[in-house]
Amino acid sequence: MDHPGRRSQHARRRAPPPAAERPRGGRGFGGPIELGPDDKAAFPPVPAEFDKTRDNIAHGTLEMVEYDSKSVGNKRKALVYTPPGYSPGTKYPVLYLLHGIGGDEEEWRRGGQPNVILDNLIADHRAVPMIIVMPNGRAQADDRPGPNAMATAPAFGLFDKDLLGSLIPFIESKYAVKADRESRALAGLSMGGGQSLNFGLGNLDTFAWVGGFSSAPNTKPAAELVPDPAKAKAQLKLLYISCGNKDGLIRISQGVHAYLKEKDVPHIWNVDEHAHDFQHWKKALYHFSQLIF
Ligand code: FER
Repeated sequence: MDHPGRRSQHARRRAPPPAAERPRGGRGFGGPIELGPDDKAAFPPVPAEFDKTRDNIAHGTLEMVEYDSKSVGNKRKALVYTPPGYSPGTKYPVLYLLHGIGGDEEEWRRGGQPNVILDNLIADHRAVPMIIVMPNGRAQADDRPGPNAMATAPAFGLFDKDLLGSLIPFIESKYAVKADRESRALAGLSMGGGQSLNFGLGNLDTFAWVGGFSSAPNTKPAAELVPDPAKAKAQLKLLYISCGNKDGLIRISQGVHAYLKEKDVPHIWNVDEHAHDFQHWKKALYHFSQLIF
């Protein structure tokens, strides 16, 4: 089950209403949207076929793995994309890609098909061959979203221990991985965007590339995210922040952008025409994955 609010909206009506009639805040999260002069697209429109499966190119592989989590105390699942032609003789960089409040380790595959986006980009030499790890960011023994996914929000705040202490070591022992900070990226959507900013910017010795897509209110206040702007500036290879201009959570990302701008921390701030949905997240992944490694 992903974002329950969205699903019920879809179930209620067959065709989306005209934009003007859509509830402000897109999927019902968040509050009023106020756009400023910086809140605009950082990229030209994506090619129409960016997320379409192409039969005439090589495809990567998706596999579900299980690892022992020391912090949660059980076996946990993660979905792993290995790029076309993956060979243990080569070493690959790794993107850890996190889901939202109603999601799980399958959310990105179900809604975003990152394997299709990356297969296409790699075939066109627009992204380097990389491994993508899609874990479950709800770090508790029962990690299903359940009937009230919002109630599981606190477990998202505990995921850094599992990620750093168990998942990354597992991935680096099982796959042919470049294990240095410049070969690790952390990005995610909504709750996963907040986690990526919190844990990525909080662990710049581990991650040099950080992306928050439509980051949720679990995002720490900007001054806590980046307490030492000079250090962040020196260590970050990329900080990417994006949101749709119909997303009621945009104020979170706007706040992070404003602080980074004030403190002169280089970053990409990309606002497109979407709401809180996979149209935005797929395009965010498309842009982010071309810039990393
Ligand atoms: C909230 C609104 C939205 C919140 C989380 C979300 C923790 C997450 C949304 C998503 O992951 O899609 O107030 O509080």
